[in-house]
Amino acid sequence: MTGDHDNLFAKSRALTSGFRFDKEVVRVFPDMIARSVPGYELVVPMIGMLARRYAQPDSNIYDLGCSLGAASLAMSLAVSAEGVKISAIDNSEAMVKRFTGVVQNHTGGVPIEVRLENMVDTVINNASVVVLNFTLQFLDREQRQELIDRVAAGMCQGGVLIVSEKICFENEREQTDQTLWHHDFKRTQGYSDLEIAQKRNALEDVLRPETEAAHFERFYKAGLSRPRRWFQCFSFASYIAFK
Ligand code: GEK
Repeated sequence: MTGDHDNLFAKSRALTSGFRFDKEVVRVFPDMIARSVPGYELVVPMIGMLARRYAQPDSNIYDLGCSLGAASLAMSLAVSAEGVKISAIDNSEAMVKRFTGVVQNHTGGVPIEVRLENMVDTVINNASVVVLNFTLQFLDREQRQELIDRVAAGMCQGGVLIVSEKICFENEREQTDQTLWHHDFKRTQGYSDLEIAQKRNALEDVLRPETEAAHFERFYKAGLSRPRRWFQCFSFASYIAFK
């Protein structure tokens, strides 16, 4: 999907707190996420590939926090099992509006239903694949276990949960190194030091990363097994866990 160049944080902003997925962000979103999340452009098609392997006939796929639907579209085109339906959920009106328009012109592949909904309210049932691609990190920490518990309860046997996140590190030195490397990546993508600093401030209270150990503990608590890290680039990782 195309969009404008992201220069939202290029000008000095008096107020850089309270990042919101509004119209302005939607306008630049594909550019913003590809230039901010190292590996995003690899993770998306790999989610399609994993969904192809684990989607079961006559089951549901959920893409929670779908934004403009990159993961949903990848899965829609990759999955070959019969009778599958994708529910793409986001609580940003601007995202849902834009993605609904895209889906109307999307022919072939697994059908996608786009819904404006808070994912904490999404009813999960008969799910063979559930994807949270860089979304759980935006939920209040207290709500995360409850959501993953409900997701796990709504998954069918052999179903998979795919969770991509910005993670943090227990080791202080590693945290410092990983942050430096991420900022170096953003510089290679053409972001200035001012943009990096202002985006960081804006996201501080909104995006709250956790350690890999915290994610694994949550998966086990929800009754999922064999959590695996299948991707990592600097502080961005993606995990899969099985029911
Ligand atoms: C992708 N998965 O391109 N309920 C529903 N949606 C939410 C909630 C919530 N409680 N909280 C945040 N969101 C996408 C990328 S972006 C990641 C996901 C990023 C939504 C929010 O509106 C936004 O669209 C998305 O989660 C996060 O594969 O911007 O770093």
